[in-house]
Amino acid sequence: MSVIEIKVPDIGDFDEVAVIELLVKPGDSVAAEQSLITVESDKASMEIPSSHAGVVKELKVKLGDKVKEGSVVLLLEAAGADAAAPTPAAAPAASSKPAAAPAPQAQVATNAAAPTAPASASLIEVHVPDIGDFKDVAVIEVMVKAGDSVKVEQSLITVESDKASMEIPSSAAGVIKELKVKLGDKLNIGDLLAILEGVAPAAAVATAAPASASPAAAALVATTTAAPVPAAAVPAHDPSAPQGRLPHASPSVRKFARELGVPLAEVKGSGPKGRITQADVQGFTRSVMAGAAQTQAQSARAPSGGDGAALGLIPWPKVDFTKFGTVERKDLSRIKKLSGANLHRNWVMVPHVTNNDEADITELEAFRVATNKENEKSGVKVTMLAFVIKAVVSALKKFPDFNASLDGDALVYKQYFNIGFAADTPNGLVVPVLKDADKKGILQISQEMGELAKKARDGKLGSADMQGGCISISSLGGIGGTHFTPIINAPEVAILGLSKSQMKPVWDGKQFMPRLVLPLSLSYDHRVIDGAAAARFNAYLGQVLADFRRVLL
Ligand code: CAO
Repeated sequence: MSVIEIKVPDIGDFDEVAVIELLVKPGDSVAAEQSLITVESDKASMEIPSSHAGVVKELKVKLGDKVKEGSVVLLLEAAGADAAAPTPAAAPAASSKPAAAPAPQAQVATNAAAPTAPASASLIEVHVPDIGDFKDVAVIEVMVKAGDSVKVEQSLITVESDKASMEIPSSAAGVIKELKVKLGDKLNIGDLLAILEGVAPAAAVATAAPASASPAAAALVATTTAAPVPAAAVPAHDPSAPQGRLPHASPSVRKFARELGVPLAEVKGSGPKGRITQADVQGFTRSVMAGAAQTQAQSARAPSGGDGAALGLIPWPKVDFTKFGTVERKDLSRIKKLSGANLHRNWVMVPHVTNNDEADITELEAFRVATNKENEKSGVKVTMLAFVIKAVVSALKKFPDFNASLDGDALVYKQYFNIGFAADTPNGLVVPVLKDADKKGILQISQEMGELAKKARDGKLGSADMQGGCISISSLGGIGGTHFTPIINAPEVAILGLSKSQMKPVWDGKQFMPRLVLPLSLSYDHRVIDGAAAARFNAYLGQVLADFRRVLL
């Protein structure tokens, strides 16, 4: 086992480049050609590979250090034949020689030979310049389109190998007549990028970078001197670049993000100058998986069900409605977008079952009407909903599972009784929460409900007004319907739907009697509540509403 120095190979014309990423640490086993560090100049970022396989003994550079050709990156304990030739003992200088370096691991955009040849008097062809020893580099960003005016040296596309990324500049000024590449294309030196219409450069020469300027084993190619028309490459990931450009990250980190499907533009970089590290990508992935964050694509999908891909469904139908008649397009209100996303999540994630029942409210309705008469002057109107809220509190006390929330594998039982009620507003559905309903009488509940409903319609509900609910009630009784399936307002585990009460003939054992019947639709989370418990809860509600004295029991 011998210790060898791994040095920075020939990095072309670059004097000093900054170390921006350490990819290994002492004790790590590395393979020959495995990237050790990432360095960055103002022209490109590149990874410096190991010339040997072995175990990292000591790192000789740290973040921010400036290195150049010959700088020692680390000491490596190399094993076996692999180490024989270049060990300091056997060939002292060999380890620092570019010739000993493996095939190029990084590259820089060449200034040089952006081969530019006039295609006609006014048409100019822009080709891929010398990009070093790399072959088939992928186009990962197209920054211009046909019709755009471009200046000399303006970046046209970004290409990426597995080790480096770079922007390819235009070798001439003009208007893009035709783009010859698209995302995903694989490019090589000399490939035609675009045809420009406009001012031909002073001396457009289709010259490839001289091979001599690009040593066979050199890690970088930079052939500025050979370029009659300098077409300088710019950093692929300039942190000061305007928004919408590629994020600041090394090629390996971007490759890693692509493999995970992470949208790098949404990841916050913790590295120098906001550079995105592998740990940042992992952190982003963890928070999305834990549900603590959403990608922009997920948020955009949420309200409408999106393209269905997240559920493995076929795409949402795209219809050109104008083919069938005149249409008007209106954006969803803010409330609709928010409530839609919540309803969708709850519908998809909570296994709902709805239990339908009826309550005989004949006597209660008579009492309600009498109460309203007595309190005419108070300005407080009592509706059936206030009685139902009180009855629900009583049912929650009797069936505590309905006043619980799922928290992982546990149930959190609430000792308070806050009842949410769905309120229809011009902008959409909101659910204000009436707090401590167990401590309030029917008149106070009616008054507070009226105030909350007004606040809701005026768009003045604060977030505190809508938090802390135990169970919700959705009353469509003032409108109509017989029964419906209300959607649970998670993390609550049940919701009670009220439909329009109607006079019905009810058999009393001897005869049919006209009774006022209120339909009750109880949706429950079947993970927490069994069907029998739901039937008992609903039946109990019916009994309480039929004889309100039961609330006192
Ligand atoms: N059966 C028959 N009539 C009923 C009734 C019922 N179950 N519930 C209420 N009514 C009557 C009331 O007595 C009142 O009659 P009068 O005008 O003759 O006095 C009328 O319907 C209107 O009541 P209201 O709506 O003003 O009062 P409320 O307390 O019943 O409801 C509120 C308040 C805010 C819940 C309600 O206005 C509302 O917004 N409901 C819609 C809720 C909703 O959209 N749910 C769906 C959510 S899921 O998409």
